[in-house]
Amino acid sequence: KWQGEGTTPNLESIVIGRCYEYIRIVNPSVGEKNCTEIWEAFKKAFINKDPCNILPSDYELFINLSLHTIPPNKSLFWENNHLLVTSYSDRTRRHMPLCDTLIGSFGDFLNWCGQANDTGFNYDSCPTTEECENNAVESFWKIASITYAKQSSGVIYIMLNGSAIGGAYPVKGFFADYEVPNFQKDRISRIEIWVMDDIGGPDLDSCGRGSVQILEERLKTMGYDITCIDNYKSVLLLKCLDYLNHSDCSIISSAPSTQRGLVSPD
Ligand code: NMN
Repeated sequence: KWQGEGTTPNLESIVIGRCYEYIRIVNPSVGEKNCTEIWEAFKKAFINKDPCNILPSDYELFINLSLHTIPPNKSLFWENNHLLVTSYSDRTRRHMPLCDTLIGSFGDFLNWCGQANDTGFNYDSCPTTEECENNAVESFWKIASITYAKQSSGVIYIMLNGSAIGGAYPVKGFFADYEVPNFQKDRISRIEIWVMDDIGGPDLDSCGRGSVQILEERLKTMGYDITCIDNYKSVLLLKCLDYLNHSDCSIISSAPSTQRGLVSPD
């Protein structure tokens, strides 16, 4: 019926498992949470309802039950860099992007929806955002993004993709529409933007240019102290793991290396 993928099979097991893994192993500092109760609140937002009439506010109880603090200087916002952010953040060890919070772990890489007059999930298909914006997944990420932005403090990091076709900073998107407007000025010391190009990819946007410039100006107008870094070294090193000999990764091959010495002693 709908154009989008249906509910992820075994959703309940995945989500309850992720929740306990999060509170017991990944981030025990969140304290005691009842993952079954949080799952019930999550489900209540969209089960037995028209799948095109789910609002962010329908997840309010779920948000209240799963909320925990985000440590200062740990927030990492992004566009077009989901997998890179997942590896770089290292499950909260380096950063705590939304997908590494308890709220985010309920939805990351998953899909879900229900249907009117039916207490089950629709495993066959779910509405896309083009079909209707007020769908269960879109509304979930809206309130999750708003909540995450409101809680973020200290230095705020933003990872953009300088090779993205629609621009590194899409003017429409969760980041532009639901995160930036919810930053808490008095709790933020400064903002650092990293513009990462794909290895071997085009350099379409960079600091002070194109859509990145639009973001820099927007944040400056809001009164923030901004730093922008093209191809920030620490993230570049991670991207270069799979491209050791690529010219974009000379950061690695130009370093004195015992390995190279072994291969061709000179
Ligand atoms: O989906 P886009 O518009 O690229 O959104 C990315 C931004 O919005 C990030 O800053 C993130 O905090 C938030 N977001 C995250 C997820 C996720 O972690 N899976 C999904 C949707 C929005």
